[in-house]
Amino acid sequence: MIRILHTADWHLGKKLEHISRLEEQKAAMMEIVDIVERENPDLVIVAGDLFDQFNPPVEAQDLLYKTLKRLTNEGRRPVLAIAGNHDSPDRIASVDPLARYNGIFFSGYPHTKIPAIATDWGWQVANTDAGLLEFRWDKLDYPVRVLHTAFPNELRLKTYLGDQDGHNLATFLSAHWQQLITDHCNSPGVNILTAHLFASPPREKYEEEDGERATLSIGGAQVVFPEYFPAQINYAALGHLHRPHAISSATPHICYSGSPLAYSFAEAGQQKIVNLVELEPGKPARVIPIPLQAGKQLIKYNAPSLSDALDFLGKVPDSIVDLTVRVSEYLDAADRKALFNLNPNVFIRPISDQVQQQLTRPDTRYASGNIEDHFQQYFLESEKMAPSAEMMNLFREILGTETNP
Ligand SMILES: [Mn+2]
Repeated sequence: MIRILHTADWHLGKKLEHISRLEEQKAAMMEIVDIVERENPDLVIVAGDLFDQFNPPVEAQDLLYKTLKRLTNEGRRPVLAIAGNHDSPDRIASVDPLARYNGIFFSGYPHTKIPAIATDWGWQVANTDAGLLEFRWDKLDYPVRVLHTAFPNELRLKTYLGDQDGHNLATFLSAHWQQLITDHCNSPGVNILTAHLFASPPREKYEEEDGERATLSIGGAQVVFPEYFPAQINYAALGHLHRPHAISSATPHICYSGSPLAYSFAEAGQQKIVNLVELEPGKPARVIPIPLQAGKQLIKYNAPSLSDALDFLGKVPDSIVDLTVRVSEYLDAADRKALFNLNPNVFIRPISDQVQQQLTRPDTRYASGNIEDHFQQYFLESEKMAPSAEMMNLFREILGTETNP
């Protein structure tokens, strides 16, 4: 049996608006290293979006390389990391020659060919192709092949896609994977696929859930339905979507591990995980999610009043809070300071009672022909506040109707 650890979407260097997440990222990386040291998998796969930006900050680079090095246990355990849509493929691949001798493999492009390598640690890369690595462990009498597909940017793939439009990306990938299977996966072995892309539930379910079919892609990646994954794949380690899940109940072996931290309020309340996967030739994968604890909770909260907001924030000083607070008058600097003192990581979104009422009666908007009314309505909608007398005077002045000297 071979055991792998699957994680993805680290987004090192990512902030939440102005809030740095670096300390949380360090804690999450530490937690993943601890899990790997405890569970001792044979191989670790990081399925893309290692960094959050093409030019990541120095601290994020430092954190990535330190983490990957620790995961290899001084070269004893291979670690494969592929580029996601947030990564610069060339930056990711640039350190491969150095990293490879330490057991770390980087793939920047879907057609990256990583050279073969032998080690003193009971494992080797025995065979390689564009988008494929074949590992051998002394302790196993079968090979472990990893099809690796870094983010398939359609523009970059134009050469391979020919004149076809982007809708054929999934068809192209399917053919590419099938070719690798045909060329390299004839003997009994374990076949793993890792890719950074948008895979969805089955076509029928996808179309039913998203009736408009307005977005066939997320982050520029064309949707890949379950039917496009080769049947010979024992486990698919995907990256791109931040919620951990198998893409369909019929394919429990095609999984997103999700991100180690909640990176947006849409992810509030998600239990983050890494997947430990046990694999044997010809047997279904055994997927064991291991929950992660590191990082702050993200909470969205609607406070009916300022005092309720103060009450609530006092109870969650260590969370990041998206706070909508209903107020009867303008939230002044002292109020804001009181909120920030309770929790510095709060986004404050005041909304006035009065505005709420007026905004819920859209049929009366712009009913009068008076331009001042229009401005007041516009201000209410855009600022969620009534304009002050001063503001109205300024508006009249601009209009040239100000009567005061
Ligand atoms: Mn992504």
